[in-house]
Amino acid sequence: MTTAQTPQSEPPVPAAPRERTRTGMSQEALKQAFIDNLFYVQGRFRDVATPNDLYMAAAYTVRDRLLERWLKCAQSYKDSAARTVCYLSAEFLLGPHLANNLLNLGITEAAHAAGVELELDFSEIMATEEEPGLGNGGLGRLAACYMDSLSTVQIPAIGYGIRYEFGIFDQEIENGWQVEKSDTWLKNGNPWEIPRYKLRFPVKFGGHTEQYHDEHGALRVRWAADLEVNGVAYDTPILGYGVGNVSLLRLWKSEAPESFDFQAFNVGDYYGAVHAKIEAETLSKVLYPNDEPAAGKELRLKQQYFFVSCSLQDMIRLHLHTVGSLDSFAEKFVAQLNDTHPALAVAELMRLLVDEHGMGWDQAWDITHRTFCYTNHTLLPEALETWSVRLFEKILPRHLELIYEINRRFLDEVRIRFLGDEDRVTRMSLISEDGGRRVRMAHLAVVGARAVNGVAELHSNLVKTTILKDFYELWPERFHNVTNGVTPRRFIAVSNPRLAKLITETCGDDRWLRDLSCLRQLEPYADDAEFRARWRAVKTAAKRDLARWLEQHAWVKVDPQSLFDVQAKRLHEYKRQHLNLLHIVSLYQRIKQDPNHSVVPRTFIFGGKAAPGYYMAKLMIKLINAVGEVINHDPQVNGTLRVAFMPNFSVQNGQRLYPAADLSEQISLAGKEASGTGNMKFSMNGALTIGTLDGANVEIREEVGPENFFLFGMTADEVRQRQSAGYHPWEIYQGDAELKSVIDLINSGLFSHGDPTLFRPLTDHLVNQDPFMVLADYRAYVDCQARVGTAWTDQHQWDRMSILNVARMGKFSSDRAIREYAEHIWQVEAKPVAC
Ligand code: 26Q
Repeated sequence: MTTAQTPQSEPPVPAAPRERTRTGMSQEALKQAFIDNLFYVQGRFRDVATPNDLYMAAAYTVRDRLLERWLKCAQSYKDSAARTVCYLSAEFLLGPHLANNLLNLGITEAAHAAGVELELDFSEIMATEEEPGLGNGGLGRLAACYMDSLSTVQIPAIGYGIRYEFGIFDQEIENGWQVEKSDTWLKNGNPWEIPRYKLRFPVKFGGHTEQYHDEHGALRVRWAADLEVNGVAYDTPILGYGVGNVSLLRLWKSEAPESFDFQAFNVGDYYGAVHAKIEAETLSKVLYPNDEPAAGKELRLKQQYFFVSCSLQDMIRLHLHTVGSLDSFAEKFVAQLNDTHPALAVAELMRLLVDEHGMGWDQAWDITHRTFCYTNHTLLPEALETWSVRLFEKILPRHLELIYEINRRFLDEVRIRFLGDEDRVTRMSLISEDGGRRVRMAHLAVVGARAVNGVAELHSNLVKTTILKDFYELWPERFHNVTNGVTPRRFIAVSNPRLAKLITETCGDDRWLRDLSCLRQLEPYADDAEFRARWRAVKTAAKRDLARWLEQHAWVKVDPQSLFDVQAKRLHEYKRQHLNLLHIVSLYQRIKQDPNHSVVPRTFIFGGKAAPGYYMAKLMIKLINAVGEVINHDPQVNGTLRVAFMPNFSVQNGQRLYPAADLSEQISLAGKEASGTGNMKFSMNGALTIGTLDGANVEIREEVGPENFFLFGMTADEVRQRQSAGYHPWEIYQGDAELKSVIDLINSGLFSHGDPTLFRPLTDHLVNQDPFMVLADYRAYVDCQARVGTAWTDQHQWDRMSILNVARMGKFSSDRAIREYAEHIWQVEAKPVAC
């Protein structure tokens, strides 16, 4: 055996106290801990360790340091009986942990140096990590940013969700089409979670309800269910940046109860017994990959109830354990509903308080109503969650009864307030009567919550004037806005270390990472030529990194000197990736028609997943790749236009894109994108935005200044007017020669090997229906892109605008958002824990 690198031949470690070796923060301690973990946890000698062994050893080394802080923090929160935020979310799109935890612990450099001493390639180790993709997109990533900020701004918090065994699918591109591969993030183990096998709660489904009289003669209801599963807790610590505060992310895995099979087993029904077990474990098996409700999926309703019930039972357990009585439950906890996915919590808390803990209705309702707050993330009518009464009755019969009772009392209140207005009563009911009776989850959430908020100014105003107008008229004081934010730790410091270094050097220290408004200090440097050159060098280096990655993973060679024009987000008609495409084809056509036509060299980069059942979104991916194939191989445009599709847009891949973008595409139809958060990530990394007045774009433009933002398109008001006046896309198609020839070119089969039918569903839909008014905004968009091209030719001016964009992004830190929630909505205070 060669012993050169085995632990036996290491120089003897000075006898230090055990804790120092296990949790010390010096380079030496980290190195020793890594060696110990590789040996004692992974059971490997260095010379036979696989990359995954090395990653695991590094992860356990970091985890030990997290756990030490977590236990101290938990004790401190317990001693102070701190009011706690519970963030209920069906999705947490965390992204890789290792680099982020190193940063938040403040040991990035020490760990790298230890790695060098051990002759390890640290970036290779980091690349081994499988990211937990337990979310679809914006909403799930927002929950993850908020966990990071809750810890960083030192607010006691628990995130509750589902430990999906399969997260969002991996996307591959085959022949230009999206192909979904299952995500197996747990296959090599997950070093960041701690299973709490003893912490489990029963969750019931189906059956019927019975009335009975308790020992005091009171009439009570019992739920005789016909299926029971257990939820087992898996905990992941989330450490704040530069503090000792650690939040808990508690995700539930479903298991069959231990006694599940005896009955069936004893009567010889082996198959039935195993089947019941499999069914129980199916609950937390897979994340639904669509980002709007797919009609009537029973399993999805069960998932929602499953995690909500476990979470509330856990909160009740914690409260009884520390306080002993449920009377003060709402003083101890505030529960934030991340959209309506956990809205069943309103009915479930009522059930637990009334049926299980014998509380009277009025007190239970008072507690419930003071516990919950609800965030709305969408205005699209088709994305508002409803469940058929029939399905509800089958799965959650007791909850349906409770919802009827909540509704009865609520509608009485409406009738008293708006005498004789039965239309209003019908509109506001928790049960819709049109097209089969359905439970409206948003109405349940608003009625059951003491605060309701939208996620950007424009969105919150539209919530009040459109989908929840009647509720706003009844309870105006309930409605708030909290504009979304993103964490600068992950989205600047981790993903763009060169930029972070330049900012820290320029500002003098890293305070900006805790107080993003410090970025304002960069403003004067926008006029400093030397600084601008360094700024550009940082951007170009990131573009080179991305170019290398794209060459390896998307098989496209791109020029880092060209303008990187990026649209990365879920594929959706309302987000209008096809508007971007129409512009690309327009440029292509101009060059073909006039070889002397001058356009600035551009690389168009797309990224994003389509819901597997969303035909039009998948066709858009195919069209992007088809246009790319033609343009990228046309010698006449070589060196000028390139189109690349980044496969498998994820948190990790996003972190490759944001630093490298020059232009960020935020081109949704005004009034449709609730907020957007990618818009913030790009701008924070120095991309300029081309965008509509939609979602948080409005506020980004306000902050960075209209002269540093490429605005185009109709306003939400104009959209509404145009729609009600009657919208006729066909006339626009006929009236704009360039647009017409672009669409005709797509229909000619040029991008589909001569097949004129392939993209017809898309082009016909645009010309005939165009529900997201792509054609109405086409001319304004193409003209605006021409202004972008002109601006790009003035490098100094462009860099100046890029610097000002970053300098003015302070508002969009998720720390600011969390502080607003804490003050205006949750009424919770920071509980600092030193590190
Ligand atoms: C619901 C029921 C059944 C199956 C799936 C769903 C479902 C799943 C995910 C519905 C919606 C989603 C995700 C929505 C989402 O990501 N919305 C985005 O939230 C961001 C954070 O607030 C905003 O920035 C975006 O504008 C908004 O689109």
